[in-house]
Amino acid sequence: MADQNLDALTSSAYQQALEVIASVEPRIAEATRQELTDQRGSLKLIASENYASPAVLLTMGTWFSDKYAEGTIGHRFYAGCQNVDTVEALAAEHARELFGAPYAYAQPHSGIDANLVAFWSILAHRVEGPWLQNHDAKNVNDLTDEDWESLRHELGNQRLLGMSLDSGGHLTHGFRPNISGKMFHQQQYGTDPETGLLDYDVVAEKAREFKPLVIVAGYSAYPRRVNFATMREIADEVGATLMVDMAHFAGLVAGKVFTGDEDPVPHAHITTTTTHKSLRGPRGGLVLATEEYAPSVDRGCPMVLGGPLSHIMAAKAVALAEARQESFRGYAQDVADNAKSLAEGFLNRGAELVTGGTDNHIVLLDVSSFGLTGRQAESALLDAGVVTNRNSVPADPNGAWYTSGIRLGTPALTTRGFGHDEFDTVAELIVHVLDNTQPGTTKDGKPSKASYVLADGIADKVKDASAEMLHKHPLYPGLDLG
Ligand code: DSN
Repeated sequence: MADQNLDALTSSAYQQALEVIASVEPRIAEATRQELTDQRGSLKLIASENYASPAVLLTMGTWFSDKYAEGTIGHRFYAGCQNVDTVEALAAEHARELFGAPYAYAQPHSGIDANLVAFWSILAHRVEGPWLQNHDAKNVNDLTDEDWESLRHELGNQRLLGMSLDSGGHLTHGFRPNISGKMFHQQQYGTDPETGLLDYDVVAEKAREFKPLVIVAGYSAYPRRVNFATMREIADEVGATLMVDMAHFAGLVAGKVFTGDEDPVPHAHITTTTTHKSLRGPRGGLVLATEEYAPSVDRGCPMVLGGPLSHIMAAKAVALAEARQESFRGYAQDVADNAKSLAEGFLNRGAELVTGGTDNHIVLLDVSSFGLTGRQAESALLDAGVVTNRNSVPADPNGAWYTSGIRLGTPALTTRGFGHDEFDTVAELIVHVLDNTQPGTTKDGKPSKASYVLADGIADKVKDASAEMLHKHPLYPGLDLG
């Protein structure tokens, strides 16, 4: 981005693209311009967001979008997929090299899709395959109706153990209302009520009692590292497949901040991720697997997924190539260091953090000590130009909608160049907003979990203080939309 020629080319590409779009639907061109203005002018602290490079963004806007390519590399249900094959093979190659994985599947459209492919692949490999073999059938179409019913019953009665949502797990890790909680008999492990930390002995005990087919490790809102070697030992002891969802921290794995026991890829049978969070690529998913699981994962489309988004797979290849550069390691380390600075900034000002700190990219602020729900805190912060998302804390009394927490992450602002001092100031500004926010009341004068009153003048004061930092670290500095 520092290259002036590239800056000029990028600016010109976007100026012209917006003109073309405006010639058909000017309101979309305008919203696109406005989105850049808004992102440039706010403190983006959503832990799952980032800013992809112009090369990644530009790759998404091409005619690869027009091509159907169901199937897999070299084995498609449509003709004319030779260039899609090139793109998908490159994305997979970069992913294998970057993460040291035997096999990579670049087709999932999102993290949930990647997890569904993983679940399907585990069921196909561990349940359907052996069942068919025992019944001397090549595939399910050879089965009698009666046998088919028996197999369906068996597939529908498998067990999954995952981290609970309010301890930091994801919806797809067996949360009952989610499809993962319905397609499996599920149980959940949580965190220690005192420390907020994972207790591997408790996970092991649950696994021994429950004997799951699948153990899911990984998280969306747990501000600590996980020992995946220990999780694999637990899985091996009970004969479970270990699936790790590294969507949040894939960038820290790619950047070698998480190595050894903290790197899930050598320990998990299947690792899933998104590509747009700390990994800083396009919005999409990815599955990594051992050779054993590769054949079933490779049938993800069309068994689980709709037609692959070839333009997004192309952008995944570009982003993964970027993540293989030495500079990405520095970025990943900065993300983790900045999270520590942000956490210290809060602790020094008396705020409460789930687990008392962080050692990844997430800080989970418990806002109950400010007398607020997460929903009130999120809204007041947004008024002051600080973009966050409310999040449950363990055993949250306010449930998953109102919540008692605010989840913050450092990947996006680290991409802009924020460092220790700026993150300390960010903590100061957030505490200032929350100190000056009161819970509101409903129309009937009852206490409300949603409405709030932010004291006069605070939003402008915080926006002014943020503007200085945002100006010093501009977003897409060379990109001029004219
Ligand atoms: N939506 C993602 C997140 O914000 O963590 C996970 O699905």
